[in-house]
Amino acid sequence: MSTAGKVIKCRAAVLWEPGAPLNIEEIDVAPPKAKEVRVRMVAAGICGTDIKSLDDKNLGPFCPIIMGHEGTGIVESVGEGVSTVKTGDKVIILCLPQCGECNTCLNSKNNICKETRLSGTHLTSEDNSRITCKGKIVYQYIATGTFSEYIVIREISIAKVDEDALLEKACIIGCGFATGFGAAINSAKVSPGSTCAVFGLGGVGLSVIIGCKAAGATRIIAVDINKDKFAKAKTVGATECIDPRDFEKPIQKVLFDMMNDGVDFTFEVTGNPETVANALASCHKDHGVCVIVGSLASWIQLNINSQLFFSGRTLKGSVLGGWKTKDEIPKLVSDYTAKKFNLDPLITHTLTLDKVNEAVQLMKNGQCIRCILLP
Ligand code: PAD
Ligand code: ZN
Repeated sequence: MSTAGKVIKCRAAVLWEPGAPLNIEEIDVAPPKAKEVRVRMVAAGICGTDIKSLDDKNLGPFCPIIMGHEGTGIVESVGEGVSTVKTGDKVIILCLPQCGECNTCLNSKNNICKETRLSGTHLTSEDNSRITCKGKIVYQYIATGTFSEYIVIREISIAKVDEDALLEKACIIGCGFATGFGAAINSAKVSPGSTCAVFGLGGVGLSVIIGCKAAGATRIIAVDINKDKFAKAKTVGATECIDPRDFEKPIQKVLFDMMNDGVDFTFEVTGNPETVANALASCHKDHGVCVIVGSLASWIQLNINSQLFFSGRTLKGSVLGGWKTKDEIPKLVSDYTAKKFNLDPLITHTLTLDKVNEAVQLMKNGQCIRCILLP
């Protein structure tokens, strides 16, 4: 029997206040309105950004909230005026939308669509949410909220993928993989024969390594304070792995000396301000490019010595790997199906949605790269 036009009762992982565990709750998901789509979720990935936000007091005003922003699913029904997807289509969730109409979307060099909710309201529409729990409005993290059996989402925040897409694994392409891979390919534009250093070996940092390797880098140094991450870094393409705590001199001096005036491309993928300064100081003094991928809290000021720029270094940011999401993320999914790259090593755990707190703990303890949640 079709559920279109009806309220769907289902389960989701809801955060009632920052710092609390997630609760599996029964929620009511109303039908989609104009330009919205209701999706039956098939899989969701947990990203380092979710983990940080769980304890972030700034999320308080948006609780209760369904967490998660990586996901794949199947369209259950569509609202009025939806033209890019239809019931039954396989889709990937885009935590960075592409409206196709704003100045950013119309400029081929930009990707941060003006409709983004990355630092916004956690609502799928300007004024409301289609989801309620115990009579309360439920927000959706970054206007997505993938830790749920069903969600309503804006049409600009989903993209149709191929019929043969492997939804259970491809969900991590929606944020972690696309972010890291694109940071190397699009933002840094890593060149063949170059040297790279990646600080932080979570799902995003390992995806940077996959991108550096695909771009033809010959030396890729993986840096982390958790040595348990080294084996996986080697599997995906790192040529050397180092722990800054094993050296007496600062890591930037170690890398600078190792690489003869610095590394061609460095990537900060931990989200620490000190690591940004270290990654910048490690890159080649004349032509080095340092890309900040890790997300830093809005109040953080970077403490960078001016002399680092009395040369030709470049420091730049990168959001969602620079991809125009609705146009380009489905192509990444097709490339994954066609085995043009392998993201399977990043998926270390698969759990059911009701085990979400176990998954959070695995991430917090540094025991997991990406955990997939299945409803
Ligand atoms: P993760 O927590 O799985 O990985 C972070 C890694 O950094 C871990 O392996 C840590 O051990 C390591 N680490 C922590 N501190 C240090 C240090 N001082 N030196 C070296 N290594 C360290 O997270 P993730 O891979 O899912 O995400 C990484 C960051 O990227 C995080 O800040 C997240 O918020 C950000 C992100 N940014 C975007 C974007 O569009 N820019 C998208 C998605 C995630
Ligand atoms: Zn993410």
